[in-house]
Formats: sequence, structure tokens, C-alpha cells
Amino acid sequence: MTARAYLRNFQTKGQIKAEMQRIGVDPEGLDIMAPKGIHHTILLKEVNSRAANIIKQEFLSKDGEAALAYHCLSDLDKCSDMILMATERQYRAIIRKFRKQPFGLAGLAVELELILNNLSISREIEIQCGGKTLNADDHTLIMGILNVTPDSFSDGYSDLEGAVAHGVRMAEEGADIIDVGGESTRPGSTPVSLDEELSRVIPVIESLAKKIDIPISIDTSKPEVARAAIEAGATMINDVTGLSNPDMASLTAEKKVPVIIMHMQGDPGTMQSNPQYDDVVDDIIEFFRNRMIMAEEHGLERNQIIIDPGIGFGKTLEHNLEILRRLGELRVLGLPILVGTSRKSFIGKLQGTEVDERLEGSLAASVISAQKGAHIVRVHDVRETRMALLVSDAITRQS
Ligand code: 7PJ
Repeated sequence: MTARAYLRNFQTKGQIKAEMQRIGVDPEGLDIMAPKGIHHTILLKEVNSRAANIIKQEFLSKDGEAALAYHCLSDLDKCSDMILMATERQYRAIIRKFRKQPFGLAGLAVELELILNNLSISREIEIQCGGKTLNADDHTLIMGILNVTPDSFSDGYSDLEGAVAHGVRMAEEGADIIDVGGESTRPGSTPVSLDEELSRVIPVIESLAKKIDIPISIDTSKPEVARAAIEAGATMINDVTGLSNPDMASLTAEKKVPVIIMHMQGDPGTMQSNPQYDDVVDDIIEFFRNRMIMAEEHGLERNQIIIDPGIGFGKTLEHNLEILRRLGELRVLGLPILVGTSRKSFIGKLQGTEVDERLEGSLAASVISAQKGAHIVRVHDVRETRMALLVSDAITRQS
């Protein structure tokens, strides 16, 4: 009889181990073999030629591959980008050798190891918010948007009762976090004064904190507003300026609350006029790496940080699509990922619809984000998003 062949596209070591167990593999072999079933392609930038040649040799000697520029072989003074191709097990063996080598290879070993470790824990991240634990392991978390802004581009509330009732409704519909904001940051919007922002959000947070049991996040870039909001019951900060004000970093460290560091190119007034990147995803990762260093210098713990690529903030339609397509690459940082696509203009452009008719595209974008590794999606339509994610999480989270 001829053996029959079937394809198995496993995404995690857990899935590979489960299948090996099913066929009766020796338990001792599971941990040895599973890392051979995970393959990663990693881009290195600006490797010096000496290092590049050693890297090439090491990868070849382990039956992996490392592609480099042709000129590297002849001209030792030039740098090259490299594309590494290997299984997790091959990477780990190569990393062990690099640790003792010169030409920057020991540092590369540290970086590669961090990436591999981060990629393998990406689902098991927990977020601590003032005594409550958010866990994205079993379902994608939903952050419901509560705009207390008369000029918000979609669904702003200007009265206290209406705003609080909407927050309560979103909690009942399955939101895991409510994000309260008093300053619109849509493209072309104008800043509001401190007093105005405080008078919009603080009464809403005070009232909402008594009525709902899920964490409340304060969407602000002003440390004074964040401080008052935390005193009123908020336990998370959503800073669309990504801690660009150092006082916000200090406040976050002092209050020990999680903070969303969002990437934005430029500022809301001008950000949509001709945004440019070398490589949009790599540039955003570089921004987060720098902000993580800065945050730690201000005393923040690594586990307080949530990252957000800032869809629509200084990005063209193509940038937004590329970020979502490549969202999984952000997992190298080992931090929870939040994505906000809800009703945004890139969806309007694709669908040819105004802001009140963007639900279907918003659901598609949230589902794709969740599949690519987003831990939290920030949305207006909580009930519909919960329904969509119940289905997509059930499909993708099996094992
Ligand atoms: C975002 C946000 C986002 C985070 C806004 C809108 C425009 N905060 N605030 N991420 N977008 N963290 O609500 O659509 O994408 S304002």
C-alpha cells in the first residue's frame, strides 16, 4: 500500500506537539522536534561584511540559509542587509555559537533570541489594570470607544447621562475596556483646553466607574487629564502621542497603570499631508523600541506597555493596509498589540461610504487584526465586533 500525504500548516509548537501526540510520538521527543516545525524568515539590516560572511557560513552549516548582497563576498568594507531562513531549532543552535563570537555577533545573538522568545509567547500576555487582569489568551479583547466630544467624527456625546449610558451599554454588549476621550484627534482637528477636556471626561469616568466592572481607559495626551482620570477611577492610559510628553511617562510609572503607546507621524493637524516611511512597519517597530527604552528610563515596567501602530495617524491608505497585512511582525516586541480601525477613513475609501456606513469593513479589519495577533481591538460597534470575533477566535484559537 502507498502512504497517503496531507498538508498540515501548523502555526504554533502547541499544534505540532498535539499532532505528534496523536500519532504516538515518544514524549521525550516532543520538545526536541516541535521547534523544527516552526520556520521564521528574519531580515537583518546593515550587517558588516565580516559578520555577514560568518552568518552565511553558520546558517549553511546548519542547513538553514542566509541571503546577502553579492558585493559582501568581495568587498569587506561594505554592509549588507540579510535575509535569514531557518527553523526555530536551527536559529537556537546558531544563536548558541554566535554568543561567543566577535564582529557584533554576540549582540545579534541576544536580539535573535529575544525575537524567538517573544514570538513563542505572543498569546500568553496578561495586562494588569488596577487589580483587574485582562487576558487575551482565550478571546480577543474589545475596547469600546466612548467619545465625550461634540466634534468627534463619529458618535460623540456631549451630555453626561448619554455618555454614561453608552458606556454601560458597551460593557453589557461585551466590551472588555471602555476608552473615554474628551479631545478629538481625527485628522485636521483642533486641540481643546485643559479645563474643557477635564470637564468633559472626569464626570463621565466618576459615574461610569460606579456602574461597570471592567477597566476604564482615559484617551488623552495631557498628563493632568490622565492624573485626574485615574483619581476618578480610570486604570489605563491611552496616549495617542505615545508618551511624547515625559511627564506622561513619569505619571504612568508613578500610578503603575498600563499605557497604550500609539505611533503617529506628525500631529493631528497636519499628519495626513504626504506621510512617508522607509518601511512603514520597520519604522514603527523602531519607534516602539526607542519608546520602550525611554519608558524604562522613566521607571515604567515592560509589562505596563501596550503598543498600537496608530492606523490613520500619518498614514496613507496603502500604509494602513500594509500595517494590517504585516501586523504579526509587531509580535517581535513581545508586548500586547492594540489596533484601532473602526469606521476610519481608509475603510470609507475602500467601501465608498460615509462614516455612518462603515460597519462591514470595520468588522473585517478587526477580524483580520485579531487573526494577525492583535490582543485588543478598539471599536465603536461593540456588539457586532463581539459577534464577529466569537466566530473568528473560535476558528483561529483552536489549540
Ligand atoms: C485611535 C485612538 C487608535 C488608539 C483614535 C478614532 C480616531 N487611540 N484614538 N488607537 N484612534 N490607541 O477614534 O477613530 O487607533 S481617535
